[in-house]
Amino acid sequence: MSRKLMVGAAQLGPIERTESRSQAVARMVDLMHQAKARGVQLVVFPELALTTFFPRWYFEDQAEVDAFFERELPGPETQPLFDAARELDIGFYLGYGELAQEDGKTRHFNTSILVDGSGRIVGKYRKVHLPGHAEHEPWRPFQHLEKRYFEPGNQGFGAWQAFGGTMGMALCNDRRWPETYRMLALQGVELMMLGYNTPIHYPPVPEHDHLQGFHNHLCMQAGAYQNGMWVVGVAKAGKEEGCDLLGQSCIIGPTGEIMAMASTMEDELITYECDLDRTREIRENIFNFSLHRRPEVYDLITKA
Ligand code: ING
Repeated sequence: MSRKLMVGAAQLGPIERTESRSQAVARMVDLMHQAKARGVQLVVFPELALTTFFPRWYFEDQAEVDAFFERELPGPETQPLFDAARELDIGFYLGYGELAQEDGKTRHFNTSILVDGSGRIVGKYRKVHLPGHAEHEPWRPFQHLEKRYFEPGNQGFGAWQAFGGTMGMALCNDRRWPETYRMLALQGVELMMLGYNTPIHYPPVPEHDHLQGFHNHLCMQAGAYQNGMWVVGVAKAGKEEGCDLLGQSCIIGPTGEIMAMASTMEDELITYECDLDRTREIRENIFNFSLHRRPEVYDLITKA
């Protein structure tokens, strides 16, 4: 028995600061139409896919920061994405800045949603691992102020029944942490999707710049194999506001093999027919958690 899911990784090229949400949405709707022509059922877009990657700048004025966030989703400018989902019967993952009112406070999260083929939001995830720094560090050629502009996700790692299987979501830096994959796999996730904005230049350790592509795939291939999971990683790529962002979006199988990879630094759709039952080759053998895993000796892993 094989449950096939045709997945599309919809990489985006740069989104300039002057580009409106409507322009970014139009690019994504075009990718959804390309996906329809290729029989895709689920499209994965990047992290913070509606705007430029604004944590690269230091803002004094919170109103300027808040302008990069969504107060409602769908909203007037994002509604066309949900309309396209319903019209084409294609679900999608979208990364965006979430401005929420919770416990009487205004909260800011780096968030992703999972939307099904009827245009309904079936899941939401708030980024757990926030990289970068919280204060202005002028020594850097560009900032990475995710710790300033976002709060750590307060909803943990979730799993959702959709598209004929168990789906999981992550965001960017989460993919570098093995715990992310294991937390999802322990919930039975068969396909994990994530978007990323990854500058090639890493100011604290520039001697690693040439390794960004290697590290990107190393993390996701290892996570996929060690948890018997499909992993779909989708970049916002290219030179965005003068900052070179990594591309190499890819669809990785439960064996850790890269099944499809983007070859440009622009808007590009790559697709692969993911057999969700191929997770069993790994999960029922080499990484059969119930047979081989030893949580009783792993306690250090969850200690602060
Ligand atoms: N970006 C980067 C990422 O984890 C980064 C931050 C860049 C970490 C380069 C290490 C090296 O891919 C986000 N948005 O998390």
